[in-house]
Amino acid sequence: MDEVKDQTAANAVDTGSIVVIPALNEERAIRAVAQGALLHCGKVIIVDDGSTDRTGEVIADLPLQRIRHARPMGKARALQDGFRLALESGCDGVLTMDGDGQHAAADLPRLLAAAAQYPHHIVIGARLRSRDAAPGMNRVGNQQADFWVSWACGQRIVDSQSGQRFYPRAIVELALQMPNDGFVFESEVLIEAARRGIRVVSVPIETRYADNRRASHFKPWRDVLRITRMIAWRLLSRGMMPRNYWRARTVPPIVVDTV
Ligand SMILES: Nc1nc2c(ncn2[C@@H]2O[C@H](COP(=O)(O)OP(=O)(O)OP(=O)(O)O)[C@@H](O)[C@H]2O)c(=O)[nH]1
Ligand SMILES: [Mg+2]
Repeated sequence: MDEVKDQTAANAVDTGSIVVIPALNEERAIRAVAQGALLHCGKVIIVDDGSTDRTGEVIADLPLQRIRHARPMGKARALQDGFRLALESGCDGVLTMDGDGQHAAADLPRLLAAAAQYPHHIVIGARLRSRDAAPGMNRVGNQQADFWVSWACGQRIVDSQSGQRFYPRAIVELALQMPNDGFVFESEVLIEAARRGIRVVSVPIETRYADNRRASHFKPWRDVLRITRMIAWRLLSRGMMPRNYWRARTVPPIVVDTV
């Protein structure tokens, strides 16, 4: 623990941002993920969503804040509870990353650099590098989700399902009002933010799938169907948003590729 504390003090840049990491049964990866986030950001909140494995134990000695749900309440509730705690501390924005090791903490400063360049934007760590590393079903599911989310947002979004993001404070507050659960939440935040004129910037990141990974919580059929249903309802009730469709198909995405 001391080593992590020392390195944290030496390397972390105090940016006014906090990293929120949702974790459901992530005993294999969560310690390394948390240590990386501490090194690169310094302030970390882990939301253990009723894990039944050793997720809580393996991070017990790390200098971070933790929330523990007695039973699993879904990724959306986990993120929202982390956001509430982050807002209480007066942060300027929140970085999110998954607890399974698919996101590198070393990319967090790249997201923050993009956020500084594009104030009042959401920044997404988009899996644009080594895309073939993703299982075929996930790729197809993600492409489907990108199509619908882009249409609803009126902007082409290149990895709408990525959990590595930067949200400015106003969007963190907005995210607390989202009613939908699970993986739908992250799509809904983008769409509701877009309605308020907030755009998305993408920072290319690697696509990572470890050989010894646990089973995915993301079920392409189930989750893309839920996302599509949520979006179809919005499109239908808003006259199919033809202008949004046109913009999503014709205007290129904003991609910031800093080293
Ligand atoms: N708190 C909480 N976190 C969840 C839940 N489902 C998924 N997560 C977390 O959300 C992140 C993403 O879940 P994954 O199962 O890796 O889903 P994914 O990254 O979209 O899918 P893969 O590409 O197959 O890994 C991980 O940090 C999970 O621990 C949940 O029900 N509750
Ligand atoms: Mg994952």
